[in-house]
Amino acid sequence: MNSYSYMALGEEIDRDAYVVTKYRVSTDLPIEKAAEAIAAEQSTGTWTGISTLNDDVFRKYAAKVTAIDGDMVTIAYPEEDFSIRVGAVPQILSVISGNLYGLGALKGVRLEDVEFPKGILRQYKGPKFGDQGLREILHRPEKPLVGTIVKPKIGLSPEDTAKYIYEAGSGGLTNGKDDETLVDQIFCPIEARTKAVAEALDRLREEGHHMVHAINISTNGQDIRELAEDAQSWGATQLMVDVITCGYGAVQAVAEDPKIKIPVHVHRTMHAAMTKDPHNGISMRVIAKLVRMCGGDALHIGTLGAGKMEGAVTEGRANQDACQSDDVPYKKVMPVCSGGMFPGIVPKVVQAAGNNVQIQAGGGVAGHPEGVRAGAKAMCQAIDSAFEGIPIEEYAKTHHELQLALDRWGTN
Ligand code: CAP
Ligand code: MG
Repeated sequence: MNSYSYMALGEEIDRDAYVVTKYRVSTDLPIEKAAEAIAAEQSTGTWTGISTLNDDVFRKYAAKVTAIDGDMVTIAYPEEDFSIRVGAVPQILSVISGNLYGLGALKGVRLEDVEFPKGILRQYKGPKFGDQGLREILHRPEKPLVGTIVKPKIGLSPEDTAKYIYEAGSGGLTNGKDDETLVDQIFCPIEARTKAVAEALDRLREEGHHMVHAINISTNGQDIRELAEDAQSWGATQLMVDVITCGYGAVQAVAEDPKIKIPVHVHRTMHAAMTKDPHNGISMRVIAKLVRMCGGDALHIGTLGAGKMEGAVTEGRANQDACQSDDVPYKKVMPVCSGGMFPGIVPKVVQAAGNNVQIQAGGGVAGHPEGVRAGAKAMCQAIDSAFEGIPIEEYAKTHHELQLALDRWGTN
């Protein structure tokens, strides 16, 4: 039985013929052995030599360990290892991010990055609208988009939800969204909610303000397209899909449905089970790249060091780059900064993320001492101060709602 080596350190890889991945590996073994174990398990090998592997199969389909830099291992998989039309992201993930987590030889492994060859990228459509499409719908060409998550997350009736959105829009917000735990509970059925919110948005439009609201359609695979189409027919202006709990296929099914003519907002609830541990799991950057391929128009990327959720500035920037880079043949995704946002930290987020971002606050709007409309105004004033480069405390002196928000939550 031949023994095969998956090591190809220093070999020049044709980027148009391989999927190139980077893994951070913790192991008690020599790192070369651990890297080889990944390349073997995820392509043509297993834990022992096998009589059924021959030179031809190995030459064509074996993964290659092309670089090792400290604990960072680069592995290239031949494009032919992937089955995109039938198989798609589930199959991609089972190759680049599958059994390797269970390998006893590894204490930890984190998929940090992936780059796809053109032949694979071409088989995905990417966002229908993207960041610019959203901006056109909202008539907001330059300033950061500014949104809210209806709070409390559960419990409001359709009418109260619509009232919240009307107030938020009257205060100037461009985006509203359902929270991830709300879909079609008895106290707020999705059809009634969608219709009530649509009426509120129509009213706002008649008054000259453009706003969209993402209706959460996260559900079973067999139902999601029908629910998306129904929600659109009830007047939804945007749809929300939880990508980790529903799967990438759900985002793709909705985004590529030719009947769907509204943008898809992608929430990432449960992502931290995979992204939080620096030594194990999958980076958010990889998730963002896959969401972009599958057609998400907006995606939560973290708050770049501010807010209630974990996530450093560098990590946030990498996620932003996955949404916005020019190296893939797709429209750009609107990066969404959400989680513990409030007016006082808006300048910090804008400074870190720039203006092409959607900043949204649930508690930071609904918790304003004078209510939702004032909370929305305070968020908009904070965005304006950052956009115009005026220190927020200065701006607050002539903007009452912002001043109240700073008094309540400060600037940190
Ligand atoms: C924000 C949010 C989002 C988080 C999730 C929430 O509300 O709607 O789910 O942003 O984190 O319920 O927490 P608040 P991420 O504004 O009240 O915090 O965006 O990092 O995935
Ligand atoms: Mg939420």
